[in-house]
Amino acid sequence: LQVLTVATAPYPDQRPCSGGLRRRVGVFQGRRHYLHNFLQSVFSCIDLRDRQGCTVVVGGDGRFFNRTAMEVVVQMAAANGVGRLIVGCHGLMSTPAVSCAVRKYKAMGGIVLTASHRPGGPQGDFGVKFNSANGGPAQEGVTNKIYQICRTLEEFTICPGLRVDLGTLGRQEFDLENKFKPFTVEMVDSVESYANLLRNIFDFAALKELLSGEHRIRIRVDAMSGVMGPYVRRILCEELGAPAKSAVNCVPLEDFGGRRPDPNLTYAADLVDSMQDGRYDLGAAFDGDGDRNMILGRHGVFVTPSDSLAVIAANIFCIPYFQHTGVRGFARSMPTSAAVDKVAKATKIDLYETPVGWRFFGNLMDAGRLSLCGEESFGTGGDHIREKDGLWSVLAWLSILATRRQSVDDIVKDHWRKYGRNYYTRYDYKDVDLDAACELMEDLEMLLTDKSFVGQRFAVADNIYQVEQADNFEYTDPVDSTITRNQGLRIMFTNGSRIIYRLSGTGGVGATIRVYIDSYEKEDIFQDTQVMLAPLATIALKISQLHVRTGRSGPSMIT
Ligand code: VG1
Ligand code: CO
Repeated sequence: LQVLTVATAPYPDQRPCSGGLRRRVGVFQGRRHYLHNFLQSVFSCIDLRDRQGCTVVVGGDGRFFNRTAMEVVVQMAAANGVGRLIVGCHGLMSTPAVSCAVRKYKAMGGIVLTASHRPGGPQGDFGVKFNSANGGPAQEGVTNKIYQICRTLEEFTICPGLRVDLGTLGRQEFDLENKFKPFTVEMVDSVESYANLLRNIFDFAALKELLSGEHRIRIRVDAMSGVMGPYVRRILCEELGAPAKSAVNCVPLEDFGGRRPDPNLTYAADLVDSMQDGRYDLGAAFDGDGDRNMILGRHGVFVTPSDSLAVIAANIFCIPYFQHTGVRGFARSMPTSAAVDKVAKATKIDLYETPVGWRFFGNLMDAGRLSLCGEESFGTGGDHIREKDGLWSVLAWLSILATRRQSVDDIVKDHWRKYGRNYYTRYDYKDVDLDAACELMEDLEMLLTDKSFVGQRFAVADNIYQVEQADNFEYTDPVDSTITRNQGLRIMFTNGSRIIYRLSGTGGVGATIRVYIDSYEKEDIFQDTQVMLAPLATIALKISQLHVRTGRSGPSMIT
């Protein structure tokens, strides 16, 4: 097969964010070699010596353009000297399963064709995530290098005649011109290695008893027409015995059936509705690529992701894996509520507070300092892989239910009784004018880093909040001492409440401003979240003048 070098012109806008490169499908389709350029930069970023003959894992969430892009990945990997590609059959493999496979096959890295929880279809989004040899999102040094190459790229190499059969399991070999060894593609069952990993983490016999035994509980799991369908069917239904009808939307669709594969109360409203009548004891949903999860209790009671992390932490020994490894540390991203901090304190386990994005957790895990972590954005996971893991989180909850034999609701309430409750909400303002958003953040930073800001009091009705500390969050990696700056503006009050402002790093058009509000209550733990947080929300808007400056009258979304 012929290897071609094709001249191209660079795109200045291909800076990868924490979730890789995400754009409208039209951008990938309409701009000449847009995907090729990015992939070439990813391959070029791997040192030539490391790249020759190496193994790379490729997966995807099945969204529109997945197949086309998969063919390009294979043709370019071959031309760039990769020796072996491990590909999920039909081009499907979840982000956690890719992380698992990278580690299992000792691959140089992994590529996931996904835009995660973003909408799919011809009018939707497409994306490319790139993971390093540890199975986790590439560190900033790597993504910077990719971006640097993107901006000056003049050519890419490709093997246009290479035709891979995505539908047949097994090895396919291709002879390339001027190469001694054949290029191999191994089409693997997307679920198998991942299921095997889970079997060694959880007590499958106990989970099977819980889901299909005499005193079984009933669950409803929504795969949101993303990549998780096959995983849910094989692991939860076939292996653990949950009835087939408890799993819905399990066929991956290119447009996710017209819905957003985003597991929250807004986009998984169907799941919430179907749980209202109390028929199901636990509900769960995933995003397109299967790394995010939402957990619901009977009647659709919502477990916030921050609480989910704290509850798993407090019950961590319900999971056999942690009985064997012990618990090395807990971590959360900075905007995630401080609920897990209370568990860490009570159990005298180290707690790390990192910037948003999973790559910071990966570094701590590689150094043996972290076992369990999570983010408020519906992500929880352990150190079995280097990505957040949706199905792992559901099995973690099922393990807690199997051990404690209580309802989800009772487990969460007991948790609050013991540790107190962090009321938590996030406001998102989407598609804000980029300049307006940046100016707002700059002015806000000036305001809150001024000496006079600390000590200021803000009052709404009878509630008074006094500023204890305010800053622009900066993180020094405890393992390699890398400093990551500018990770969100924080206002911390004397009563432990926090307001955080941050610009999304994964956004599409314009900017997305996120406002995170976290407030701790020791006693008053059974109130409505929005009611409890209303005074702080008022203060957050007042300090930032967010509505005036963006011309909005309210958030685009509240989670
Ligand atoms: C968002 C979330 C963040 C998450 C990231 C990738 O980033 O807030 O917690 O790690 O998405 O998730 P941002 O910068 O838009 O706030 V995934 O499931 O898209 O890989
Ligand atoms: Co995702």
